[in-house]
Amino acid sequence: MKTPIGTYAVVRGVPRTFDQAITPTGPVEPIDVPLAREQHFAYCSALEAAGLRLIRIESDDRFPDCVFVEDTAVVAGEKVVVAAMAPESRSGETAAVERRLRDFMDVHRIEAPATLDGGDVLRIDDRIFVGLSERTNGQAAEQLRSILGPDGYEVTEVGVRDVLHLKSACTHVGDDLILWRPGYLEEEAFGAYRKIVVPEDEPHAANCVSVNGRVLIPAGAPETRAKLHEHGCTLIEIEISEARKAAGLLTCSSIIL
Ligand code: CIR
Repeated sequence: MKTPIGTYAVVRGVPRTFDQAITPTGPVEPIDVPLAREQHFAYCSALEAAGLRLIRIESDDRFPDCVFVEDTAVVAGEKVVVAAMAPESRSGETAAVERRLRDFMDVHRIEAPATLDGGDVLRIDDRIFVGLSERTNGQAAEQLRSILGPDGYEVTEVGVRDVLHLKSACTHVGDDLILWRPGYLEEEAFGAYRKIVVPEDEPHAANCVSVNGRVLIPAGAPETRAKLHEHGCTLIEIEISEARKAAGLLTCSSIIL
């Protein structure tokens, strides 16, 4: 299977304040910050094992959610589109990411009143799916279209319901194959793709990182793991219990360039 290709992964450390991260699905068990750091270390090692060089950004204790760097920017070709995150506590996270990437990428920005989280943006080759969620609005999709359309990217809006982000319910494995949680996204947008249906008791497994012939899959998803295995995927299993308490999944903690 032809999986997406990547050279670099932007990652950001787990701040000391991670136990104050936003919990959009309501109160959860307390987050164990040292354990979150161990899990993040294993995640970074798995990205390296998949052949990616890491671009590290220091964590910042002012931003409890800053490890979820995916939400801060969308990358396509030479361009980085800096996001406009709606939650007040997260809006300051983008500055450090922009500073780190501007030396080698062409910087664009999503401007208010548009709001966008990178977790709502799924790129499959030259198609960009933008989830219209509680975090991302139609104006943001429109702005992405005018920034990336001239480079040949086709931007498609997708209705999202009952999950945080588009990528909470769908990610790309390779070729025309996607992981899919039925019932949360407008299905017509994905009519051209073959779907591995993720069972409702493994919801976190709809969000995997597939790159350079490896698929990072979260622990605790035996059925999805078996299905990916049947499709010939080489899997790396990662425990992300602490990130999940803050609604973080595998893609959230990196931006792959
Ligand atoms: C938030 O609510 O913004 C964070 N606690 C979780 C963000 C997860 N990011 C992602 O799925 N891309």
